[in-house]
Amino acid sequence: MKTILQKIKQSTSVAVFGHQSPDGDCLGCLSAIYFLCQKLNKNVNAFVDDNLPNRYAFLDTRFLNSIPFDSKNYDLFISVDVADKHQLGTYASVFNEKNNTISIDHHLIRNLTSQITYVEYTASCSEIVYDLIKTSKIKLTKDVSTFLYMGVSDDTGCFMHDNTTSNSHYIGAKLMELGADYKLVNYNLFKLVTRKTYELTKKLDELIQERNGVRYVIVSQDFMQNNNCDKSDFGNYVNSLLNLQGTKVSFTMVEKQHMVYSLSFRSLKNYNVANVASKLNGGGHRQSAGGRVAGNIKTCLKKVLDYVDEEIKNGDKISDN
Ligand SMILES: [Mn+2]
Repeated sequence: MKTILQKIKQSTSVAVFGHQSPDGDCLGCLSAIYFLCQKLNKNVNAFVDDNLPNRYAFLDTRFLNSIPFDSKNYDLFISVDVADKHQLGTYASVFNEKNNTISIDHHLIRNLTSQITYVEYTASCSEIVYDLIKTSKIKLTKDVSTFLYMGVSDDTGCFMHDNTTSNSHYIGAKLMELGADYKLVNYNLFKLVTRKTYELTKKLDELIQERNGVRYVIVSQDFMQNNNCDKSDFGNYVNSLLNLQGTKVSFTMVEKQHMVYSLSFRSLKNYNVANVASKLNGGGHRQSAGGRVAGNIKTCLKKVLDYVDEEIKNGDKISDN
């Protein structure tokens, strides 16, 4: 961490990158590194090659994508919460071409090279960034504490996923002491549902398919056009599908483009969906992962179900012991 802080201090202009489909953890880290660099009198900009999901619109994210990226303007490049170079979108090339790169991350399976890599298998990357800022001895503001709290809370499913540790709670508590608005965060992320989502949920319930411990929903482009919605309107659905008694693994298969499906997986403790996702052009965590498949729906679905079934078998062996 001291090396990272030194690198930042030696730089004049820093670009910070998060992953596509940005989540609370990614935004928490971006906001905190942005703050840290500002405090160290660096010119800093934050980038994600994607739009921000509505779910996070309750916070002020104007620091993100505020100007077009030009690599010539920076002498240090930092990625946070990014496991795979593809998640950087158009910014991936920076990490191939530039020398002054740092990645800070908490994913088990990684595919991103940088000059300095700091990986710790914490529940959220925000926990690492909290420690980094603590090491710098710079005092966090209320606003940045709220962002980092959101990071911890989002990646631990409001401190309920199996990845939650005492460290997640400890840092959550420290951030509360610094003024993090935990009510605002947890209400917006885990309680509030829009009318649209509420109505969509009922329609998606009709589409549930199930077989021995697996529950899933396939969402076609037609469905999204007919209901005037996109994935951000039902991104949480895969979680409620897992909560349904009897589900060991849940997933949604959303037709992003014609015959291209994005996959979101959730699982109970003994079932490792990171394994499944890594075979389907993706990755993530044991209990929460994502991937992508392209082609004919029948073939795609069979491929996905085969990998999921294999993981169900492995997981069942653990629970039998
Ligand atoms: Mn994360």
